[in-house]
Amino acid sequence: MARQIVSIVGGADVPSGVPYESVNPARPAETVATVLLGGPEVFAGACRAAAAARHDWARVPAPVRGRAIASIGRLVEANAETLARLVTEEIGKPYAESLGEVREIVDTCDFFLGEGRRLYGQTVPSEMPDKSLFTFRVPVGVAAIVTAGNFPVAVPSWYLVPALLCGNAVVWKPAEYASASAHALYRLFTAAGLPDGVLNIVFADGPATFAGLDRALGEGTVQKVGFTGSSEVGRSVGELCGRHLQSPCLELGGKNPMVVMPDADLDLAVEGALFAGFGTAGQRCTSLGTVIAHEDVHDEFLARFAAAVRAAKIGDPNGDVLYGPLLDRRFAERYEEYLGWIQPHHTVLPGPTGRMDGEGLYYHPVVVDGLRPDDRLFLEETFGPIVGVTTFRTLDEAVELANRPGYGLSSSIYTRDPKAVFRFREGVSAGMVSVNNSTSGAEAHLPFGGNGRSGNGSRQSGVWVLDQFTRWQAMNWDYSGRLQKAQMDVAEI
Ligand code: UN1
Repeated sequence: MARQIVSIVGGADVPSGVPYESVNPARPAETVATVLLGGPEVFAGACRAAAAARHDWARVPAPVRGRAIASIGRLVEANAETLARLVTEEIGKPYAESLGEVREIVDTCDFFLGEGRRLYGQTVPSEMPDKSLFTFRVPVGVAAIVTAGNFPVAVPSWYLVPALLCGNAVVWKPAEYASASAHALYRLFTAAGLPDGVLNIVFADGPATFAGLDRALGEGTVQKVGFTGSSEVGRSVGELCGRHLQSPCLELGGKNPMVVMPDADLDLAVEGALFAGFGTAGQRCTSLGTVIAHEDVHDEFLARFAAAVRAAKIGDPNGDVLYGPLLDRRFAERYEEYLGWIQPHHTVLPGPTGRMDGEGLYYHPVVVDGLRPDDRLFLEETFGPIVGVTTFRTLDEAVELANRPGYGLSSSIYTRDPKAVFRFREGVSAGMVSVNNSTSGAEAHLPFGGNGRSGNGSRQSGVWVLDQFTRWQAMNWDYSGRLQKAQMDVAEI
């Protein structure tokens, strides 16, 4: 019997909306959950409920909020296998990766529970005597968080955990095709004892979310928007927020390059390319887009990479596989569209392409060699199991190729030469650089985020995300007993 799921606002179910079926992509005839998608009013109503709850939550001392985060971490850890199994069932991610994703939530909670006892402000010297200056971090208010379904529990927790820790109330709108996983995570968060209205979950489609968000921003009930998803939708979210004088936290797509230098350990590079290109079926924002191989090692790299791709197991995500089915039909359609464009234009490595036999959304891996810098596949994120390969002669050329698509999320270089590492790091536009490791797999306490088409420069994770969910308040306290005027009454030596 499939689960029945509805939005939860102010602690109460909202039993209205249009039914949507979240299915198992390995067996699309199997419904994992039936969810009621609410309209703009449900979204705007949730933001009002959050606005009503935010002040009391902000008054809870930060160390006590940290304890709530600690409880969430323990609850998630205790339920890790059940949650990971549900993620695998609903989006087809291999079980080991789903478990890793749940681990990432626990890591995030571990990090932020301590932040409840820090959340430091500063004391700052004044230019006048008998006057002290201070800074405080204050919560932004209500955070509206809209997340993708490829990381249905870890990436949302990157927003929810620090937002709550910092004293904000939250409205979370997960991807429809990952509703059951999101709902299960929501239950674990609220089981830790969050007061009603502090965390609300709304199920809605894209247009209803936009309309609801527009209304909420107009009503002044939302002070921060966090969005993870495609660059195209991110642009619209940015435009909407800009109209309301808000700067959102945008975590968007990537066309992540891997540079293979002539001195690279080629087996290590192949392993990295396999994981980054085809892990999660290429559906991470950090997935490898294009291998940029030095022309002296290109043929050897490609031969080894092709052999590794052909030997990889693709299938039941409960087994030991490189990847399982695609997340959802929309990504299968996208893969088919790219495939239709690739075949007449490029050398595709020999081997089957397209959909595999059977009912699940399983698709063959594709490696496309000989990409040119103006090719569509070189410039666009495919978000599927398709990896491009091209060549370079000089490091400057490799950097220029790496930056050319205009994204700037993750990147990687395989080399033993420290000079090449630092020159690459200085030149590449990516927010994240891996050396002798894959473009995927960022740890939960380093700044995560991108530039250009990958985002607006905002960063998640670690202490850096605190700037998304708090604002600095400056205070000056004059105890001189007279009016001291800044810039005019500066003390002399
Ligand atoms: C994403 O695909 O939105 O670095 C995030 C990684 C993961 C997160 C990916 N830890 O690949």
